[in-house]
Amino acid sequence: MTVRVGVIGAGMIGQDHIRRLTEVVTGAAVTAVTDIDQTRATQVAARVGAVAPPTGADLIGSPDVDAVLVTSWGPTHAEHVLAAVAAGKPVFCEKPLATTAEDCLRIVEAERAHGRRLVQVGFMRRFDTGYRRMKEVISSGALGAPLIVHCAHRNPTVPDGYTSAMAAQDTAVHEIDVLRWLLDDEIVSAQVVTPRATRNRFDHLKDPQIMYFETASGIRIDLEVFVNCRYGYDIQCETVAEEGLVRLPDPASVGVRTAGRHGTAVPQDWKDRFADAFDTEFREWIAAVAAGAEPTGPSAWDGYAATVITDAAVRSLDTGGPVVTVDMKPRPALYGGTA
Ligand code: NAD
Ligand code: ISE
Repeated sequence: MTVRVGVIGAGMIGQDHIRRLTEVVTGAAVTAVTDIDQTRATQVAARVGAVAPPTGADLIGSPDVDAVLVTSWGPTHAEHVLAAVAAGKPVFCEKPLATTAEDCLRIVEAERAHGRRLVQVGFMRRFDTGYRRMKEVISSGALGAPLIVHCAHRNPTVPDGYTSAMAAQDTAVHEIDVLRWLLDDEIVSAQVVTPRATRNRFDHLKDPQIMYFETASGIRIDLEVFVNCRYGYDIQCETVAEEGLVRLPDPASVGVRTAGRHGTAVPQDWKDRFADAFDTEFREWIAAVAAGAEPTGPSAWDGYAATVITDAAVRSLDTGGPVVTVDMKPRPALYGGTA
């Protein structure tokens, strides 16, 4: 069976995912593309032989759309995800699930009322080979209990529109999701402190930031977010446990020796660093939809959790760096909890 996907939002990542669905993943076709920029939607749709309905609601209601991909701006995600759930259609939503905890909970409640999972959130690191190997090692128990996690999330540069709060909401949100999954533990508090700021930033931005998180079992996480580091897109993660440690590998790259030096390339952006993870993410999502199964990737609950944890981090940043307790509701049974 070919899964017919309708895409809402034909911007940068929307176009990259359309390429992925049409050129990389088997068993999928893009049959509809919509965007508030109708000209862009029409052009992108034409490239893959899709139609360009005027609105997200029209696309979701179309009998030629089996599943929905939401890649529009974050504040518009909730509306489209809720409409897809109301239509009973599987929906993959790029992060964030929604920009407020209240909207995330509305989606969780809608899915609970539907009775089975329809929503997957685009936290692609869970599909990265390196993180998956790390999880196997930690889950095997061979290293004993995890105690401390050291992380760094560095971008070469960010545009003027990137704000200090986005260090948590847009950037650290990836560690927040992947570490909850990696450690199989919940984050209960967040703290953000700011060291000396780099001169290579726009004046309004606090960069770098150091974030501290604590989990329910007492694991401490430190995360450096540095989005004007200049030299590349660099993701580091090391988990220290009772009997040893496990470290995320750098992406494979040839070693070059020349002019008395030996070096390997550093990726320059997230598209390059996580290209394979995005491909796997969509292969697994399409396979689940084609089989009529519930998605196995990050759930609406994971989207809610990420939002309340980033809210706590932003509150800490905005109030001078205190430890802020994460205010999370009990986890419903649909997502493996007891509520
Ligand atoms: P973008 O601005 O390039 O594209 C967004 C598109 O959505 C634009 O074409 C815009 O016109 C359209 N749009 C906005 N509101 C709409 C609506 N209501 N209906 C239809 N179309 C609408 O942005 P982007 O960089 O492609 O990011 C899109 C989403 O993907 C964001 O939520 C972002 O956080 C997420 N993202 C995820 C990753 C990742 O690593 N997983 C990386 C980058 C972006
Ligand atoms: C961007 O939206 C992403 O998701 C990238 O993975 C992250 O590194 C970057 O900081 C964000 O702006």
